[in-house]
Amino acid sequence: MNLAELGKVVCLIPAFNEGERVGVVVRAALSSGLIQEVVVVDDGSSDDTAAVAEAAGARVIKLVENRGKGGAVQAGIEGTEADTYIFMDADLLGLKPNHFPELLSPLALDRDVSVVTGVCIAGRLRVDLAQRLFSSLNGQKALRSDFVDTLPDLSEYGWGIETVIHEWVRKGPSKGLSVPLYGLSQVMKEEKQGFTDGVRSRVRMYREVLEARSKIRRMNK
Ligand SMILES: Nc1nc2c(ncn2[C@@H]2O[C@H](COP(=O)(O)OP(=O)(O)OP(=O)(O)O)[C@@H](O)[C@H]2O)c(=O)[nH]1
Ligand SMILES: [Mg+2]
Repeated sequence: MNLAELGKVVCLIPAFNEGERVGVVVRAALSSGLIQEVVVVDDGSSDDTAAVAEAAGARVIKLVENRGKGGAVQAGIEGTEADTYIFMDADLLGLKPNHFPELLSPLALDRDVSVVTGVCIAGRLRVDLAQRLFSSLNGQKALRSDFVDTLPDLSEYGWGIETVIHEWVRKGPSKGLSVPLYGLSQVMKEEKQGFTDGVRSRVRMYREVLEARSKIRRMNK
């Protein structure tokens, strides 16, 4: 297996008010030695997300207005040249340099695999359970850019982008698979935003996920 065959690997991190969390994610990506560029898309944050990401070594694409996760990822794709992408959320806990080769290896081993999804396994019961039950929703992925180029405009889908990717793979001809990422977890919405706002965001997220699923299923690819 030769990870160099994956060409230029860019780690894309959408971030909204993640100043307290994004720095460690950027540093873990850079210290893996496998990422040529880390790009943080600051999705109209009101905190110091951009400054923290830059100080940690990322290139920052700064959106003046909040566009939601899909809009941030789409802006990142359009603002980057890559052969292979790693998508990472900005609120991960326990991200280690070894998680990067674990995500990338299946792409290097099998030309037919276009998307690899990392499933967090870290002993936080609620996160682990959600990750296993809804593994297609996981934000940490490795993707070939020729597959990414075929995707519809992600800015319409908000938190539904992982569902778009999952449904796109189901429609073929690309192959997707999952790998476990031990020790990885994340901060839940309710912890970041407080209970009421967190629950409101969660309800919106599930609505966007269901909308994305039915929209892609109705679409002729
Ligand atoms: N909440 C929120 N996150 C955004 C937005 N734009 C980009 N993001 C980023 O998208 C990533 C995923 O958002 P989260 O709210 O953590 O969603 P999640 O991890 O799928 O959901 P939970 O596990 O339920 O908390 C994070 O890195 C966010 O910073 C936005 O408009 N709102
Ligand atoms: Mg999260």
